[in-house]
Amino acid sequence: MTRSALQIARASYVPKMPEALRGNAEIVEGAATESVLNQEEIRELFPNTYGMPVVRFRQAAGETGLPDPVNVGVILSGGQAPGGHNVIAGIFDGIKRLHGDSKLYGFILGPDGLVKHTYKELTADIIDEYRNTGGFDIIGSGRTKLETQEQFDRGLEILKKLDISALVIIGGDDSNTNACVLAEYYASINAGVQVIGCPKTIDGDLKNEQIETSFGFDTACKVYSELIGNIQRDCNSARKYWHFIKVMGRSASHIALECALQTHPNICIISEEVAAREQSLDDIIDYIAGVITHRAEKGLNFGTVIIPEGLIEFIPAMRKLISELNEFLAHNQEEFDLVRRSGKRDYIIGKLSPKNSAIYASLPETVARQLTLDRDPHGNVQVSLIETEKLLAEMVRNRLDAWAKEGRYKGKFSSITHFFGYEGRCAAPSNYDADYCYSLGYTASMLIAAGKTGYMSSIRNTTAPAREWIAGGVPITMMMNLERRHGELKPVIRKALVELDGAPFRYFEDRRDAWAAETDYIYPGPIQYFGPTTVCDQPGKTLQLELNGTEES
Ligand code: FBP
Repeated sequence: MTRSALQIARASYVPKMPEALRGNAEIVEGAATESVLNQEEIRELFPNTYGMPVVRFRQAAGETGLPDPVNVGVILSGGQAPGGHNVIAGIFDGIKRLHGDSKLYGFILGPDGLVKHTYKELTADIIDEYRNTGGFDIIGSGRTKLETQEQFDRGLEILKKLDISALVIIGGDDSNTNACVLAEYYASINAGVQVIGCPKTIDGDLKNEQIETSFGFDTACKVYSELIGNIQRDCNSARKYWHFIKVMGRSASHIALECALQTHPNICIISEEVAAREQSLDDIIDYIAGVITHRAEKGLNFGTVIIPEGLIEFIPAMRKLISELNEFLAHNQEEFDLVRRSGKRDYIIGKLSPKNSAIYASLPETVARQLTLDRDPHGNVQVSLIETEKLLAEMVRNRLDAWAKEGRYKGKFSSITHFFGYEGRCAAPSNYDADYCYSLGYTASMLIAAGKTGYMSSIRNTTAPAREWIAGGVPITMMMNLERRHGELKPVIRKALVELDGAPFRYFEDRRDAWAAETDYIYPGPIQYFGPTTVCDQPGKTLQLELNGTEES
């Protein structure tokens, strides 16, 4: 494989680790735990893995090693996130430290690899090639959900064949929920296989009191913020465009908020606030057009708007429209497919309830079409395919035209749209993610050595220098509650949305009017690996505000 000069230099980076993992570690067990909600029901569903203690590791005098080798399997599940390769390197180094003959097997292309028995042994040569690199290409990832007993049993066949006694599932809230169900099932049949989860997703919505952040969020936000900063500098140089920038984040707006904290855009919409205030699309357009009008009055016909990917589904009226569309298409897809392309819009308008029909009719042609495109396997609209940035830019233009006719707006409006998502998901990990991921993987191997199952690997205190980080494990059942999914109550890990009374949002709220009126852009520049620690090791703003109440460590 040909590598860039930076890749070669970066390959020799040794991730920083919590002090407790450097030498010999011993486990310290806390008190029994309860799930966040629905305790009785969750206890009943997870009789073997409920109530276990939170654990942490501390340095010890004894020997960490195991008398026998341990074979471990690893799966990357869901969307890519920077640092995944370092989680795998951490597991590898951890189990080799436990016993030199331990082996690590990677299942290919996500959970499918376990079910279809496609795997490869990850040897030292392979691991070394991928240290500190972005992407999930070492074994690939996939979105198949591990949820049926048939899949679990098929998986067990290959685990037994390879003599694997522990499986690490690296994924988001859904994948870790399924990891917990799998851990419970294997424990209930005495399968002799432990299951450990690792918190991954650029969306940042897998976090709670024990899990400070999901890996990949830090790097992805830094990459998007670099790009937004570059756009802002261009914007402030040419002074003639409004940039509408959508950033990934399937439902929660953590990425949009973090990018706003890093770059000070003129406008950032937060979906959770839109839902809480029951705002309509019209309200959002009014707000954006209002800021543009005020800036135009000062001769500032340029600016930036950050839009979270999941926005559409948080606008109550749009949510209702989408849910009626989902329902309608689930039953009438064949008939809809037969309607000729030019007639599809009118066909839908004629089929929806009057209120939803009116909203649908008011949408620009392209967005109306995107709302009727192929559903995901659960029959839901795929939000990442909806060009919300174009929708907003077009509707804002119409509003400004109307205001211009009334004499309310006298500026010039020219817009450019962007969508940042895939640009950041496989970026080379920042030092924070390289260190955090390696520690998560290494800790997973320590949890395996301690005989734990149904735990998520956890690293806390991450705004402090890495040697002070706290390595441990959290029972996954502790993060669970019951939620209605596809008409059924299911035990799931609660998704963390942006909290409107949390420090990051409040910080943004206090400053957003000033950022709208002034041009107070910040240009974060690219992620750095060489240089002062204030430049290279700084964790993101969300984390610093959440943990320390200030945006700087
Ligand atoms: P995960 O939660 O699985 O990590 O994926 C997050 C994400 O990157 C979202 O931000 C985005 O909406 C989605 O994946 C895109 O999915 P796909 O990779 O299938 O295009």
